[in-house]
Amino acid sequence: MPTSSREKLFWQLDNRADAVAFELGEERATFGELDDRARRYASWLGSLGLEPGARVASWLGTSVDMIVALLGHYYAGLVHVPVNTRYGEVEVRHILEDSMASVVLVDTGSRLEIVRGVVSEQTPIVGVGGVSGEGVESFTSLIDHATPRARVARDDEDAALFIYTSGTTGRSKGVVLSYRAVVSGIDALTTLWRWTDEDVLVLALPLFHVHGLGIGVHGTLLRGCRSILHERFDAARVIEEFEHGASIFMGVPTMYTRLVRTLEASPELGAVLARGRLFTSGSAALSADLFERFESITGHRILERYGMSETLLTISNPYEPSRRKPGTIGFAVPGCQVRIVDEEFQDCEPGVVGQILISGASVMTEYWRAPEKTASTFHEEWLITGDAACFDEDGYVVHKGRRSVDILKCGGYKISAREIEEVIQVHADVDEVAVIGIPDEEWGQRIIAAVVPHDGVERGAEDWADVLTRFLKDKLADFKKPRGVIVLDELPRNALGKVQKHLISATPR
Ligand code: MLC
Ligand code: AMP
Repeated sequence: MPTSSREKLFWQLDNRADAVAFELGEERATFGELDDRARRYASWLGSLGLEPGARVASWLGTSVDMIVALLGHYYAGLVHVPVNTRYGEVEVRHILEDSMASVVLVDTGSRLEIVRGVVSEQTPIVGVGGVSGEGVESFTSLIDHATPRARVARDDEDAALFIYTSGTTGRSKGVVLSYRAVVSGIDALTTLWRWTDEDVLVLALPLFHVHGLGIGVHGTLLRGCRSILHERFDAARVIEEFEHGASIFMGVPTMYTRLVRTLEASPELGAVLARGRLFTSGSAALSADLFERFESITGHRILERYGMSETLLTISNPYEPSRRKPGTIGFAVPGCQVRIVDEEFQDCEPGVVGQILISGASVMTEYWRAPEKTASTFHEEWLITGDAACFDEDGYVVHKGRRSVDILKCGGYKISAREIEEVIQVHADVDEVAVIGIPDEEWGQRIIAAVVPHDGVERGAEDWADVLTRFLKDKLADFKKPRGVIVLDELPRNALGKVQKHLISATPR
């Protein structure tokens, strides 16, 4: 077995060449085919003469080509920058400019148009999935015409991936993850979860965050198992895969809500899921009620784990089903250390709520081009997560929510309230706005905008909802849009003038 992280990532590609790695609908790609196509794509990238570590933005939906692109970037010594497919022009412009992307991949005509309006004429644009246009390189034909090349050497500390995450100050930040971080974290986690090359993963998560891309794709590459890709989550289709031999499903709690709803409507399907080996949940809190309902129909105790873009997956319940404890996120994954501390960074006693700190091999290198933000996110070697938690009497970590009311979680997506406020604030009739999250059984949190109109603007909440829907149409990704409006005469503030968001839901006009 190789010892370097980067070589570990490529090992199965060389050693399980004939085994199917990914499938999507009728399409299947073996490890060997992925390797060959990635080498050809890397050969074309090499001909561009880019500096090692240059960034390639991948604005692609789920596809086998997207995984070939990821590997091609690694092989060519370049950094893969996935872009959320739900983003629009404003969000994408920021990522392309901030990452200084040297090449951009798109797979729809509308994405192509947006990218053309952002990047310089010299920046190569690659059309995936048949997207074509003047000056656009075709991914398929450049692969067909290139000669496979050897992988470029890179160090384990070199950047492999940037993950753009919602920032508390509105603008998203690029989390720089090295080969060491990606491989050590996912290797430890998939070992803990006993993944083998016999496993079949149903991967219906988006492939631009650490849940789907980090564990899903990198876990498949590391363990040499097979992944069935779904372009979008559909509860019935996920269940169906377990009729045909799937063994693992990983989801966010919103997906489990929908699975349970489907199972409760057709309880006989519980026996189908019972054939699976492992069901995991993360990215947002899984309620004990959902855990129990899923167990009562399928017999499976969902394994809940915790992570974040900046640290990858660092806390997990044990593998043994009887030791998985609902309402907890478990223990530090091997290779990571977890502390829960008070405001003075002193360790909290069990039962006392403090903040989670993480250290270990899977922690990010830095925020891209943001040294001050990076410095303020670390306390010595410990990454400050912003998550509140306590240890229970058995040493399990119990997550208690985010410390900042400005970071929301909806459907497993992290959303910055400030980013939404900055966009709404621009509306001519808005004097002030505050965005809050209220608890929601299906989505985790529901986004609500509290609007203070300018003097003389008379509109009820329903009219405001229409106004905001039209105003935000192309300005924010759908999942960030408020799902309700409260109209206020003024925002509640403390004596220092700071907005008291926790008082807002109690004070509608
Ligand atoms: C959409 N809808 C919403 C909504 N978004 N309603 C309330 N709040 C929201 N945020 C509405 C739509 O308008 C639509 O209504 C209906 O819900 C279905 O919308 P959809 O867009 O079709 O939903 P869907 O595509 O099914 O998406 C749901 C989901 C998706 C759960 C599959 O959100 C998802 O893939 N989430 C995973 C995100 C993820 O991977 N996070 C990991 C980040 S990494 P109508 O009326 O039109 O039907 C991380 C670290 C870690 O967090 O630890 O993992
Ligand atoms: P992201 O920045 O999108 O990677 O989101 C990371 C955040 O997701 C963490 O800081 C947590 O707030 C949240 N999160 C991840 N896993 C869990 C979990 N199991 N329970 C509660 N919150 C979680």
